[in-house]
Amino acid sequence: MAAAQGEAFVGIPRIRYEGPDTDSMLAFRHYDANELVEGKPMKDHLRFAVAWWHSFRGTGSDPFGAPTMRRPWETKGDSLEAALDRVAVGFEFMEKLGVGFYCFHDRDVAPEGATLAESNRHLDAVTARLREHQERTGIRLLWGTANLFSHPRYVHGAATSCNAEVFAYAAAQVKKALEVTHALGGAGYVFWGGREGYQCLWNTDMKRELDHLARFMHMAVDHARQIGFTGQFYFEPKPREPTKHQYDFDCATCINFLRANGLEKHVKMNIETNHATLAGHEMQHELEYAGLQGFLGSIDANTGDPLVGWDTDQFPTDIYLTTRIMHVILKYGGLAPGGINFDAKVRRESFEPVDLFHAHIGGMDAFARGLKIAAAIRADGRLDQLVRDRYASWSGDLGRRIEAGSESFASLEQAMLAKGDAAPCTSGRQELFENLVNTYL
Ligand code: XLS
Ligand code: NI
Ligand code: NI
Repeated sequence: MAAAQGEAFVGIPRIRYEGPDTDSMLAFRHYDANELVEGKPMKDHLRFAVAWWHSFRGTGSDPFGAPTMRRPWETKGDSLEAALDRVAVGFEFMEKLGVGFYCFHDRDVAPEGATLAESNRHLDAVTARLREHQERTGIRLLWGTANLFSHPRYVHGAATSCNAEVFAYAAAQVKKALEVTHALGGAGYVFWGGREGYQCLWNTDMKRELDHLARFMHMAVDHARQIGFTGQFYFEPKPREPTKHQYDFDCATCINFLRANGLEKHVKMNIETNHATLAGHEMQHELEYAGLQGFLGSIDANTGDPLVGWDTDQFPTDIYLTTRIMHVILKYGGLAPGGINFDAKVRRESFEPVDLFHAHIGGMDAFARGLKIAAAIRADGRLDQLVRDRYASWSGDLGRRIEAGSESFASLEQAMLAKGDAAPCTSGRQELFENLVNTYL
């Protein structure tokens, strides 16, 4: 068992559901873990996870300024000892918050060593510590991943690097990250592009890079099979940042890539709100697109700032946004074995430890409300009925024959020549739809 350590979040109680009328800002107003929604406890709908990188490694530095975060327990730099101590801090936070899951990159939890072998030893030591705390608390790993973008060796990317040895190193790193994820009983493994993309097309062999990315993912899938890891693989889209064009641009691009390379049986989407908007989509669009294709896996819950325009990774507090997200998720039968990972960071100006609690409480309550509102919309049924009405002609004779594939251009031409013109369209009633949704908020 880990050596006894002092409390990190001194004076912060276990966060409990106190209902909408509580005066406390360190309580849930809407997230009640065991409350049933559509017959299932909220905690099983939402499967909240804390992102190790933002919450326990975020420093608050930005391109213009130094770190701002006050973290009294961070006294040992980026050492293995610090990494081991930090595990207790992370689990204290998650226990007090009452979340069931966390997510990490290999290099968030354990420091990179001087050699690959040393990095692997660090990771093994921290994995043992993580496992102790998982067993003690019942908190589980939603997904693991490898950081293939911070170290200078990955300057040109990892799987899509122009340097074959960098590809090999990245393969070794992912092999180990998969083994660690498996050892911790992780429910999934994420590929996010990192620097898999380009800054300039003149110096880039795009075909070769995309082929290498596919080869890399196949090797990961093969290795998972060899070690008996049966968790779900995810691909996380992002259109730009850090490269000007990321190969995992959006859901449509990723799904095409997976299908074109025979990976569609192994990989689903991990969809992040701020990445969706960077790609010029609403999050609802990305979820719907992945869902209808059978690729809806997990989500990275955050939000961007329309006036900033980059991946600001803010905590989600907009109930209209969470309602739209949960409406699609319920429609496609839920996320499990995926979940809702707060890939979000407190603002640079929110530098006290308690701000981590305010941030997560707000995100969890926003999703709880979104879930309840989405369930109310579905239970009421008026919205669904209005959509069905809009497509009513497709349930008539002609519509059914077209959908069944028993009409042709020639037969349709005959039908319309005989009629002279199509039946008049009905109103789309967008404003009515929008007003109706607002009645549930
Ligand atoms: C960065 C990504 C990253 C992934 C995991 O923009 O969101 O945090 O979720 O590598
Ligand atoms: Ni993410
Ligand atoms: Ni992001």
